[in-house]
Amino acid sequence: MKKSNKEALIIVDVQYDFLPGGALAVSEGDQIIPVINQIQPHFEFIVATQDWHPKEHLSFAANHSEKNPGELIDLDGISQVLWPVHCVQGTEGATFHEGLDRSNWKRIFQKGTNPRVDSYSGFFDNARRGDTGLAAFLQDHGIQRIFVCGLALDYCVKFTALDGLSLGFDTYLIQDATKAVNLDAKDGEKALDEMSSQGIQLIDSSYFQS
Ligand code: VGL
Ligand code: ZN
Repeated sequence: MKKSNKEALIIVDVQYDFLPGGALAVSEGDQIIPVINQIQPHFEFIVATQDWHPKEHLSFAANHSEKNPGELIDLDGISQVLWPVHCVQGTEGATFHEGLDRSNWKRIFQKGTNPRVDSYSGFFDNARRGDTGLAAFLQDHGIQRIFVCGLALDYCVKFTALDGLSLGFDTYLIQDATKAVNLDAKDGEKALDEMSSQGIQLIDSSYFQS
């Protein structure tokens, strides 16, 4: 595929806490790293997101009395899944996997910094009040088409792709460069169906090999 400066690759949350052995591990999450590295040379414009929570973040079950990961609470009017403590600012778990090629990244967008609201999407928090600046950054560079990959398919990847679509970007999901956390076994499949039915194109990395 020809390189175009109108396209961007968005790499979502490829951090140790979402990889096998991490606090919120996505099964086989490490398998996507070579795939992402292989597609990066096809892009002139690459950005990444980084889940970046203060330790008092209210998405952590440990910050509520008698709550366990996986339970749902109401957080300022928004339904919130409670998670294990993960991606705490400045910790090893919040850093990107060392095998992930970062040499051509234009910028890293951190999210989840407000302790009172979670942020699955790389564009906006879950209340759609906070904006990371990613949309303006892409628009300022004339990006029209976005390709989304990373972790986790059924949370941050899905919400990043859906927000991208709603902002008017022509949006592609690279299926073999993402894995689901699957709190429920079918969450990954459901995420793909939802994205596809909204108009996101589902592709594989082989798309870039011609
Ligand atoms: C994520 C749950 C909590 C993700 C981040 O990157 O998909 N999931 N924080
Ligand atoms: Zn998080």
